[in-house]
Amino acid sequence: MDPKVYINGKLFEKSEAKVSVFDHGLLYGDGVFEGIRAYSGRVFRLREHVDRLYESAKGIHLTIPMSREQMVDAVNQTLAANNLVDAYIRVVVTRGAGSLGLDPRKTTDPQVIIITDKIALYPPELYEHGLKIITAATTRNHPNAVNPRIKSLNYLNNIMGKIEATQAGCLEALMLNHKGELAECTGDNVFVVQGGRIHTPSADSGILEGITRAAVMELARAAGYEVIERTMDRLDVFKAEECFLTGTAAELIPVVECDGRVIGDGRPGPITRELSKRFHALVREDR
Ligand code: PXG
Repeated sequence: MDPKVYINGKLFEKSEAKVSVFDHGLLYGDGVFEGIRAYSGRVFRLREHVDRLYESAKGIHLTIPMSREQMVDAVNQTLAANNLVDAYIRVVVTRGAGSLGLDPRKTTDPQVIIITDKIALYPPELYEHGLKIITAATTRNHPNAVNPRIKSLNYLNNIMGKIEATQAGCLEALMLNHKGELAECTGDNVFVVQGGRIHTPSADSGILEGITRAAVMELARAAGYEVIERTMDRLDVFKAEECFLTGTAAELIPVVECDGRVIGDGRPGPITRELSKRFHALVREDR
């Protein structure tokens, strides 16, 4: 069966799901999005994702033409229409079609798009053996430019970082902020274990405040670990006992090498493995 795509309150066959070439989402990356997951028919932290979507929209002066409750319903409806239980959900809100000029006042009708798909998981051996990553030369967006806390459709900054990663034979890359401090990866947040404590760059390091990041911090604290949000740099990763990344797509994935430095003993560490187990339990029982 052809997948159905939600656009502005209606479901379309994939081949009929279209937006205008004059949409400012296409012309300028003018819009916002979310990447969400459903486990066994339940969407993980949907309300948090919807809240972040509306906050991102506010950040770029975009009014989403439906309420948060309607958005929650629309996501669940689209999932049900596609008979998906384990799924990846992409919510996109564009500025809408307008004239060939930057001015958003010349646009009409923001497009609310919901695409659901099967999850494309990283190969299981990567979760077992861990990732090798590099640091990208591309700097994470300055917070006074497009703030990294906004999940905008303009992801070129991260795409440049991703290209650097793949050219180096890696799947992810660390990105530093404009001060040279550790920010995050191109599509994941970063954590290290040091002295048995868990450290992650603070929100003011210029990061997307990941929903997986928040969930992992919560469950780590509940398991008795101290979790510290602070300013960090590359050396914190090189000398860490353990390192892992979090994100909706990646979930929780170990990192065993960064810029040629072996992290810990080069294998996923015990705290990473414990948190990964706890995360998988959480997504099965959580809202
Ligand atoms: N940092 C960045 C820059 C992200 O884009 C995360 C961290 C993790 O946030 P969550 O809320 O997912 O824990 C992200 C989000 C994809 C894809 O399709 C994934 C993201 C972004 C864009 C696309 O794999 N990750």
